[in-house]
Amino acid sequence: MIEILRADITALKVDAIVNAANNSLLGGGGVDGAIHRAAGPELLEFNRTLGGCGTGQVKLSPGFSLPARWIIHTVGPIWHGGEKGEAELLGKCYRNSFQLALTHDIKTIAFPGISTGIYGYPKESAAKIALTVMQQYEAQLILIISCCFSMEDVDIYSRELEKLRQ
Ligand code: AR6
Repeated sequence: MIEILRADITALKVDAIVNAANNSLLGGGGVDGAIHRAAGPELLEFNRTLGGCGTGQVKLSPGFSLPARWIIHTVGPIWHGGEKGEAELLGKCYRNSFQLALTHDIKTIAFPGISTGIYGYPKESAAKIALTVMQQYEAQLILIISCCFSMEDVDIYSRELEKLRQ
């Protein structure tokens, strides 16, 4: 089941939340900053051992002080106009997150809109990619949450999901 929810992702009690991180995995602004604050300083300490993360790739950490058991860190592409493989890389973030989830018995997972904040990816096209991959894995998980931070994002994701379901 795919659910579009307006929430602070750090408050969700799911098996895993996904972090829209940067290549260093050492924290930043946006959802990444919120996750580091809520998980506590052990997260930074742990992530120092991970050796960073390539764009489109994923790394796993415990959730530490979060209600979620795991954090899947992924690095979305920076939007450069759409001709630099952004769509392919964004799709990889979602696919690789699901592949990692499946090997760790993760049945409930929440995603933020990867790349749609500081990295500038246009929201409609990002939502379409996110929801298309979510649909491909829907049968293998119990709950996939598309976590939106604003009502505007809820509207965008709901519209795109409706189009895909038709
Ligand atoms: N819960 C859910 N969604 C959130 C939250 C939250 N607490 N906070 C922000 N969002 P962004 P990016 C939404 O900028 O574009 C960091 O500095 C936000 O409204 O967090 O992938 C990293 O270290 C937007 O829809 O991630 C990187 O340097 C979405 O999360 C860079 O930003 C993603 O926005 C990554 O940029």
